[in-house]
Amino acid sequence: MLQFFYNAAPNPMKVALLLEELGLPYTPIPVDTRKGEQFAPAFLAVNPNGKVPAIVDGSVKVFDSNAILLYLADREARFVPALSNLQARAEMLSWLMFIASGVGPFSGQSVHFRHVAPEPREYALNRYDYEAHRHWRLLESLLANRHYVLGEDYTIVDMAFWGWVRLLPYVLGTGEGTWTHYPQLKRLLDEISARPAAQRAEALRTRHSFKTELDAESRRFMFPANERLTKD
Ligand SMILES: N[C@@H](CCC(=O)N[C@@H](CS)C(=O)NCC(=O)O)C(=O)O
Repeated sequence: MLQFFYNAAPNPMKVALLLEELGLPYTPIPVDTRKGEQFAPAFLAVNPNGKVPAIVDGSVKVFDSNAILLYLADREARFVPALSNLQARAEMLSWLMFIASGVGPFSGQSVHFRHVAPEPREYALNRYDYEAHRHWRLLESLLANRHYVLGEDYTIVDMAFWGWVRLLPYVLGTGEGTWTHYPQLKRLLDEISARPAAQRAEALRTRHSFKTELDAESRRFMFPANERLTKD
Protein backbone atom coordinates (compact mmCIF):
# COMPACT_ATOMS: atom_id res chain seq x y z
CA MET A 1 0.00 0.00 0.00
CA LEU A 2 1.13 3.58 -0.64
CA GLN A 3 3.06 4.98 2.33
CA PHE A 4 2.52 8.62 3.25
CA PHE A 5 5.14 10.19 5.52
CA TYR A 6 3.59 13.19 7.16
CA ASN A 7 3.00 15.56 10.02
CA ALA A 8 0.21 18.12 10.45
CA ALA A 9 2.10 21.05 8.83
CA PRO A 10 0.79 22.77 5.67
CA ASN A 11 2.86 20.90 3.07
CA PRO A 12 1.91 17.38 4.20
CA MET A 13 -1.73 18.44 4.60
CA LYS A 14 -2.01 19.31 0.89
CA VAL A 15 -1.05 15.75 0.07
CA ALA A 16 -3.39 14.31 2.70
CA LEU A 17 -6.20 16.22 1.01
CA LEU A 18 -5.38 14.82 -2.44
CA LEU A 19 -5.03 11.26 -1.14
CA GLU A 20 -8.45 11.60 0.46
CA GLU A 21 -9.98 13.20 -2.63
CA LEU A 22 -8.65 10.35 -4.77
CA GLY A 23 -9.86 7.75 -2.28
CA LEU A 24 -6.53 5.95 -2.59
CA PRO A 25 -5.71 3.45 0.15
CA TYR A 26 -2.58 4.58 2.01
CA THR A 27 -0.70 4.04 5.24
CA PRO A 28 0.01 7.30 7.07
CA ILE A 29 3.42 7.21 8.74
CA PRO A 30 4.01 10.00 11.25
CA VAL A 31 7.38 11.75 11.17
CA ASP A 32 7.79 13.82 14.33
CA THR A 33 10.10 16.59 13.17
CA ARG A 34 10.32 18.04 16.69
CA LYS A 35 11.89 14.75 17.78
CA GLY A 36 14.28 14.71 14.81
CA GLU A 37 12.63 11.75 13.08
CA GLN A 38 13.18 13.45 9.69
CA PHE A 39 16.88 12.60 10.04
CA ALA A 40 16.39 8.86 10.61
CA PRO A 41 18.34 6.97 7.91
CA ALA A 42 15.21 5.03 6.87
CA PHE A 43 13.37 8.29 6.21
CA LEU A 44 16.34 9.94 4.47
CA ALA A 45 16.35 6.98 2.09
CA VAL A 46 12.86 8.15 1.03
CA ASN A 47 13.50 11.88 1.17
CA PRO A 48 17.18 12.87 1.17
CA ASN A 49 16.02 16.44 1.93
CA GLY A 50 14.80 15.31 5.37
CA LYS A 51 11.40 17.00 5.27
CA VAL A 52 7.78 15.92 5.09
CA PRO A 53 5.79 15.05 3.09
CA ALA A 54 7.14 12.11 1.10
CA ILE A 55 5.49 9.02 -0.35
CA VAL A 56 6.50 5.53 -1.38
CA ASP A 57 4.22 4.18 -4.08
CA GLY A 58 5.35 0.64 -4.88
CA SER A 59 8.89 1.07 -6.17
CA VAL A 60 8.43 4.83 -6.68
CA LYS A 61 9.59 7.37 -4.10
CA VAL A 62 8.45 10.99 -4.34
CA PHE A 63 9.30 13.91 -2.06
CA ASP A 64 8.30 17.59 -1.99
CA SER A 65 4.59 18.30 -1.59
CA ASN A 66 3.89 19.81 -5.00
CA ALA A 67 5.83 17.10 -6.80
CA ILE A 68 3.70 14.53 -4.97
CA LEU A 69 0.49 16.35 -5.89
CA LEU A 70 1.44 16.39 -9.55
CA TYR A 71 2.67 12.79 -9.56
CA LEU A 72 -0.50 11.39 -7.99
CA ALA A 73 -2.88 13.57 -9.99
CA ASP A 74 -1.16 12.62 -13.26
CA ARG A 75 -1.13 8.96 -12.26
CA GLU A 76 -4.86 9.04 -11.65
CA ALA A 77 -5.63 11.61 -14.39
CA ARG A 78 -7.78 13.55 -11.93
CA PHE A 79 -7.67 17.09 -10.52
CA VAL A 80 -5.26 18.24 -13.29
CA PRO A 81 -5.72 19.25 -16.93
CA ALA A 82 -4.88 16.49 -19.41
CA LEU A 83 -1.29 16.36 -20.68
CA SER A 84 -2.58 17.09 -24.19
CA ASN A 85 -4.14 20.41 -23.12
CA LEU A 86 -0.95 22.47 -23.27
CA GLN A 87 -2.56 25.83 -22.47
CA ALA A 88 -4.39 24.57 -19.39
CA ARG A 89 -1.39 22.52 -18.38
CA ALA A 90 0.89 25.58 -18.60
CA GLU A 91 -1.44 27.59 -16.41
CA MET A 92 -1.69 24.79 -13.88
CA LEU A 93 2.12 24.52 -13.69
CA SER A 94 2.53 28.28 -13.32
CA TRP A 95 0.14 28.56 -10.37
CA LEU A 96 1.31 25.34 -8.76
CA MET A 97 4.91 26.60 -8.84
CA PHE A 98 3.77 30.04 -7.68
CA ILE A 99 2.44 28.33 -4.56
CA ALA A 100 5.45 26.01 -4.28
CA SER A 101 8.13 28.66 -4.65
CA GLY A 102 6.32 31.81 -3.46
CA VAL A 103 3.28 31.37 -1.23
CA GLY A 104 4.74 28.47 0.75
CA PRO A 105 8.29 29.71 1.37
CA PHE A 106 7.34 33.33 2.09
CA SER A 107 4.50 32.28 4.38
CA GLY A 108 6.81 29.81 6.13
CA GLN A 109 9.47 32.46 6.68
CA SER A 110 6.82 34.89 7.92
CA VAL A 111 5.80 32.34 10.52
CA HIS A 112 9.42 31.81 11.51
CA PHE A 113 10.33 35.47 11.91
CA ARG A 114 7.00 36.46 13.47
CA HIS A 115 6.62 33.63 15.95
CA VAL A 116 9.98 31.98 16.51
CA ALA A 117 13.08 34.05 15.67
CA PRO A 118 14.91 36.03 18.37
CA GLU A 119 15.30 39.81 18.20
CA PRO A 120 16.35 41.75 16.21
CA ARG A 121 13.93 40.58 13.59
CA GLU A 122 12.28 43.69 12.21
CA TYR A 123 14.17 43.70 8.89
CA ALA A 124 13.58 39.99 8.14
CA LEU A 125 9.99 40.02 9.35
CA ASN A 126 9.19 43.08 7.24
CA ARG A 127 10.68 41.45 4.16
CA TYR A 128 8.84 38.16 4.50
CA ASP A 129 5.57 39.66 5.72
CA TYR A 130 5.58 42.02 2.73
CA GLU A 131 6.21 39.21 0.26
CA ALA A 132 3.67 36.91 1.93
CA HIS A 133 0.99 39.62 1.63
CA ARG A 134 1.99 40.32 -1.96
CA HIS A 135 1.56 36.67 -2.96
CA TRP A 136 -1.73 36.26 -1.09
CA ARG A 137 -3.07 39.51 -2.58
CA LEU A 138 -2.38 38.16 -6.06
CA LEU A 139 -4.47 35.08 -5.31
CA GLU A 140 -7.17 37.27 -3.76
CA SER A 141 -7.41 39.31 -6.99
CA LEU A 142 -7.42 36.19 -9.12
CA LEU A 143 -10.22 34.60 -7.09
CA ALA A 144 -12.38 37.71 -7.44
CA ASN A 145 -12.96 36.59 -11.03
CA ARG A 146 -12.60 32.82 -10.80
CA HIS A 147 -14.27 30.25 -8.64
CA TYR A 148 -11.11 28.12 -8.28
CA VAL A 149 -7.48 29.09 -8.88
CA LEU A 150 -7.57 27.70 -12.42
CA GLY A 151 -11.16 28.74 -13.13
CA GLU A 152 -14.08 26.33 -13.23
CA ASP A 153 -12.38 23.17 -12.02
CA TYR A 154 -11.20 22.14 -8.57
CA THR A 155 -7.58 21.00 -9.01
CA ILE A 156 -4.38 20.18 -7.15
CA VAL A 157 -3.57 23.91 -7.22
CA ASP A 158 -6.55 24.54 -4.92
CA MET A 159 -5.29 21.73 -2.69
CA ALA A 160 -1.83 23.31 -2.53
CA PHE A 161 -3.54 26.63 -1.72
CA TRP A 162 -5.67 24.99 1.01
CA GLY A 163 -2.63 23.59 2.84
CA TRP A 164 -1.41 27.12 3.56
CA VAL A 165 -4.52 29.32 3.59
CA ARG A 166 -5.93 27.40 6.59
CA LEU A 167 -3.18 29.06 8.64
CA LEU A 168 -3.35 32.55 7.14
CA PRO A 169 -4.33 34.40 10.37
CA TYR A 170 -1.29 32.83 12.07
CA VAL A 171 0.99 33.32 9.06
CA LEU A 172 0.21 37.04 8.83
CA GLY A 173 -0.24 37.55 12.58
CA THR A 174 -3.50 39.35 11.96
CA GLY A 175 -5.99 36.99 13.66
CA GLU A 176 -9.58 36.69 12.48
CA GLY A 177 -9.44 40.24 11.07
CA THR A 178 -7.34 38.72 8.27
CA TRP A 179 -10.44 37.67 6.38
CA THR A 180 -11.78 41.23 6.09
CA HIS A 181 -8.88 41.88 3.74
CA TYR A 182 -9.01 38.50 2.03
CA PRO A 183 -12.69 37.59 1.51
CA GLN A 184 -12.08 35.53 -1.63
CA LEU A 185 -9.41 33.46 0.07
CA LYS A 186 -11.86 32.81 2.91
CA ARG A 187 -14.62 31.85 0.48
CA LEU A 188 -12.47 29.19 -1.15
CA LEU A 189 -10.96 28.05 2.16
CA ASP A 190 -14.44 27.48 3.60
CA GLU A 191 -15.62 25.65 0.52
CA ILE A 192 -12.66 23.27 0.45
CA SER A 193 -12.67 22.74 4.24
CA ALA A 194 -16.32 21.66 4.04
CA ARG A 195 -15.45 18.83 1.66
CA PRO A 196 -15.52 15.39 3.32
CA ALA A 197 -12.00 14.71 2.01
CA ALA A 198 -10.69 17.85 3.76
CA GLN A 199 -12.34 16.80 7.00
CA ARG A 200 -10.74 13.36 6.75
CA ALA A 201 -7.37 14.99 6.02
CA GLU A 202 -7.73 17.24 9.09
CA ALA A 203 -8.68 14.24 11.24
CA LEU A 204 -5.57 12.32 10.24
CA ARG A 205 -3.37 13.93 12.88
CA THR A 206 -5.66 12.69 15.67
CA ARG A 207 -4.52 9.15 14.82
CA HIS A 208 -0.98 9.91 15.94
CA SER A 209 0.55 12.01 18.67
CA PHE A 210 3.11 14.60 17.73
CA LYS A 211 5.35 16.50 20.12
CA THR A 212 3.90 19.97 20.71
CA GLU A 213 6.65 21.67 22.75
CA LEU A 214 9.25 23.68 20.90
CA ASP A 215 11.93 23.09 23.53
CA ALA A 216 15.71 23.29 23.14
CA GLU A 217 15.91 19.77 21.69
CA SER A 218 13.21 20.51 19.10
CA ARG A 219 14.87 23.78 18.16
CA ARG A 220 18.12 21.94 17.51
CA PHE A 221 16.30 19.62 15.09
CA MET A 222 14.13 22.26 13.45
CA PHE A 223 16.65 25.11 13.21
CA PRO A 224 20.10 23.52 12.88
CA ALA A 225 21.52 26.75 11.40
CA ASN A 226 21.32 28.34 14.87
CA GLU A 227 24.20 26.19 16.04
CA ARG A 228 26.57 28.25 13.88
CA LEU A 229 25.65 31.36 15.87
CA THR A 230 27.03 29.84 19.08
CA LYS A 231 30.49 29.30 17.58
CA ASP A 232 33.21 31.99 17.61
N1 LIG B 1 9.39 22.19 -0.29
C1 LIG B 1 9.01 21.18 0.66
C2 LIG B 1 9.05 21.78 2.06
C3 LIG B 1 8.79 20.71 3.11
C4 LIG B 1 8.90 21.27 4.52
O1 LIG B 1 9.49 22.35 4.77
N2 LIG B 1 8.35 20.49 5.44
C5 LIG B 1 8.37 20.88 6.82
C6 LIG B 1 6.98 20.67 7.39
S1 LIG B 1 5.80 21.71 6.48
C7 LIG B 1 9.37 20.01 7.55
O2 LIG B 1 9.49 18.83 7.28
N3 LIG B 1 10.12 20.60 8.49
C8 LIG B 1 11.07 19.87 9.27
C9 LIG B 1 12.46 20.39 9.10
O3 LIG B 1 12.65 21.38 8.37
O4 LIG B 1 13.38 19.82 9.74
C10 LIG B 1 7.60 20.67 0.34
O5 LIG B 1 6.79 21.43 -0.20
O6 LIG B 1 7.33 19.49 0.62
